[in-house]
Amino acid sequence: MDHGSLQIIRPAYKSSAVRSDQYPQGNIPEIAFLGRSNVGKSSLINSLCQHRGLARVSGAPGKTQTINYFQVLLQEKREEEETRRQLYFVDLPGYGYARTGGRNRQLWSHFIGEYITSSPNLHLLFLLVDLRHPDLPIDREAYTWLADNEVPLQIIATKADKLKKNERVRNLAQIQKLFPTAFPPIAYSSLKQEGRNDVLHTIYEAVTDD
Ligand SMILES: Nc1nc2c(ncn2[C@@H]2O[C@H](COP(=O)(O)OP(=O)(O)O)[C@@H](O)[C@H]2O)c(=O)[nH]1
Ligand SMILES: [Mg+2]
Repeated sequence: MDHGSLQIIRPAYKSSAVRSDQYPQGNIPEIAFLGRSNVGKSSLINSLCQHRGLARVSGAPGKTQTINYFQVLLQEKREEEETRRQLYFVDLPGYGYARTGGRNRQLWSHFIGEYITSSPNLHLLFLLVDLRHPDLPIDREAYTWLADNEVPLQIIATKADKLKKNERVRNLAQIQKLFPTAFPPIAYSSLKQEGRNDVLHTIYEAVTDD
């Protein structure tokens, strides 16, 4: 599809939730970000917004324990025309960190699953997978759960700058095979801003499906 140049402008923290009665009111479209702790979620959100300190970036995983909403405007410019759409970026807690073992073992806190299956405004969920580690069991478990629940999904393969060309091509193909979705995975580097346009266009398509 043809659209003008896309930007995310005026990003700002909106609110946090752990229960459905804390979700924002109204019908603003939501784009959610999910992945293992440390996979690069906060960095991706900051990179899309070109705002370093928006979502906290941490070397110490497992910090974010709430669903965090960021309000942003998706700006589309073509020739004389400029359109702005309000969206929420939804940063979900990372999974795969300090899981309890044995009987209490679970993929993620129940409120994450509740958000994914019941948020009326969720248009697209980005599942982030580290491009260096295409076949981690916990990511495959998350994918299976999401696919079973028919969640609209796009895979983002993170930290692409850390791989050599041949490794990168091979791992991306492996991710595409292990995590089949409507559109192929997008390789992303928050460090180099690589993949940013593809992700912005994916967001645009997800929120303009009228
Ligand atoms: N080289 C490189 N490092 C990254 C990239 N994205 C994230 N990181 C690093 O990975 C670590 C975890 O990132 P963060 O965004 O906090 O992950 P989160 O736990 O998923 O939110 C930090 O040290 C980041 O600087 C990337 O694209 N390239
Ligand atoms: Mg984070």
